Amino acid sequence: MRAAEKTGLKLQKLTELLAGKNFLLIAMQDSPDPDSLAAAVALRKLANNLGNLQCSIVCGGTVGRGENRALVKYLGLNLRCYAEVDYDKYDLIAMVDTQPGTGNNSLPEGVLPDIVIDHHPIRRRTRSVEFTDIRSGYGAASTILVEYLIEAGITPETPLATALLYGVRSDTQDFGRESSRADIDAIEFLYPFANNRMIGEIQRGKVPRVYYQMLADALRNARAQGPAIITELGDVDNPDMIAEVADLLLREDETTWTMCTGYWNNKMVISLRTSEENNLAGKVVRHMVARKGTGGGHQTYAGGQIPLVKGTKTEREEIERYVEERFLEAIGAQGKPGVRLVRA
Ligand SMILES: [Mn+2]
Repeated sequence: MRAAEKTGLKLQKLTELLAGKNFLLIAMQDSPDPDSLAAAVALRKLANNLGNLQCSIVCGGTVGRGENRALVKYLGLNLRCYAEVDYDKYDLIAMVDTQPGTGNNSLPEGVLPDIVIDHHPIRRRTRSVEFTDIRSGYGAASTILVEYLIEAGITPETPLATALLYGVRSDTQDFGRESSRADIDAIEFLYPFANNRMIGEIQRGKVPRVYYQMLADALRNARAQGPAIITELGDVDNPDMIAEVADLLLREDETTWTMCTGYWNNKMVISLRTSEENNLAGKVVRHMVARKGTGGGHQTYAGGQIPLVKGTKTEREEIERYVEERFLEAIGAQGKPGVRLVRA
């Protein structure tokens, strides 16, 4: 089936599902990135236009990365926190850019969403969801929502178009990683409606002073081993920093894999990156957290989390060893000598 045809059918089904409903909860990852934020706002736009629903957009409560905070501010979003949601209040629950049971969102286990729109590989629990649109070949969830907007004849206002454009560009790293023709089409559609000056401002979003301390710690802790750089941030109040450091280290010219870990919300959070296409970062991270946590992702970028039981230093050290060993084993770098990336 052609993409446009599929989108048409999906939109029709979505419209039927929204009909006569009043309250929609739109759930994202705990720490939403630009793609999640843009997709959520686009779904809210659809729900307002196709039906007449009031929407709440929910995340884990922290938006840390400078660009993400800049985007939230620009969109004027009043994000809600999973912990404060009364699920009975909503007629429908939607998830965007994540799925039930992935571990990167705090949707309670007993709550099954009605709608899941995502570009990560499909999860078992998602198969029981009434409305799903999972396109793992797409570079961004926002691209799926852009197709819906076009199909529904809705012109996105400037902030939404800008957010969607930014979402597709950042998830695909300007087409430097997994993307498809559909992502390029979405960008082409969005350009005339977006504010390009704003894109630059979001990209250079302000960061708190503590950002530089975390960056310094991350670099000081970094070790190069074989094709990989590994580092840890310790306790963070901003899990986005873990992903940001993993991205940054991947630019080193002898490195094809990076792993960064940190502790947030009583769990170890892991970000994994690789520069080689066809590498299964998602698979590697699942191997790393096996029996201890959850994880998943794409070919070139993935994340995982392991809940702490006691939270003691010993437990942390054990988990760190476990994760690192399994990571090095998965990429064939065990036993290779490790060197510091920078002078301590
Ligand atoms: Mn995404």
